[in-house]
Amino acid sequence: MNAKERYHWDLTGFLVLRNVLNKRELKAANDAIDYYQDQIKPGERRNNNPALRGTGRLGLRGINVLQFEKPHCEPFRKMLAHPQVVSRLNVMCGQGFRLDHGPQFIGAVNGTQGGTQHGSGDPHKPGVGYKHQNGNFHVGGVTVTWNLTDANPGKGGFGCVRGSHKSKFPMPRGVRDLEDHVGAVTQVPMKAGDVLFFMDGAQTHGTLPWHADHARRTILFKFAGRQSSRTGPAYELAPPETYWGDDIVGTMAPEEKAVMWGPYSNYGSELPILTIDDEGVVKIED
Ligand SMILES: O=C(O)CCC(=O)C(=O)O
Repeated sequence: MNAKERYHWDLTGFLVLRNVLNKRELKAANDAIDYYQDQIKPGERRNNNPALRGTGRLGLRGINVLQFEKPHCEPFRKMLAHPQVVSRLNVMCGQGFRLDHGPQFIGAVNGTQGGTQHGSGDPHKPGVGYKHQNGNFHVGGVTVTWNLTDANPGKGGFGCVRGSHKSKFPMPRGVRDLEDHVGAVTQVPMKAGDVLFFMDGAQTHGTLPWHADHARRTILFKFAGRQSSRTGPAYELAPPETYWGDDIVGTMAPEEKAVMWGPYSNYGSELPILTIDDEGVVKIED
């Protein structure tokens, strides 16, 4: 990672490497997606915000690109530990980085909806936050997006608030749903073969509605630093019964069991949160 890249990454929260895939590699990846085209389907979730609405986001259903039969899995296996990725992630999230979840296919056709802006580091999650120490930076969650088709200016796709990984204030509602973002959210135009790195978890980012006549095709590898756990298999492994075993946690009180969950940062309502009431008794927050 050279000085120019470090500057851009630190300043904006993302980095684009141009032409990482050559024409032959791009064709192999697109051929593989064509082969599994019938498994690309719109999701059920609808975004009803006026600035984001459209048809359902396209995803590969029931299969992961790493599971494609040979030779179709090969272009994506090469992306996993590609030299251009290793050389950047060793600096961005440190040696020992790992794939946390994905790779995820995000597709779109003209009129496909966008997704709300998220990942702003609010509430602060130390595992995926962005920090500086001793002249180095560190971020626990980095997503690497391989573009298989062009995302031209104004046509949608990845959009973010540049520099938001350092913001000291919570994201306003109008930014989240693009209703009133005062120009804060901007698209990052990219060409087929370009690779995007972004601070998933620390930077405010999301999907802009797709307005191009050709399809959007992106593959997102969700990496994490060695000490971070975002979601993916961790979501399945984290419950105390799996993480520790029922013989240890089976007879515990709910408050005791609450501290026996394994690590992952993208938890929702499933994770019990402990609090202390006015009498000094430890309780699970309502
Ligand atoms: O590239 C995109 O559409 C944004 C993806 C996104 O928001 C995410 O992976 O969290």
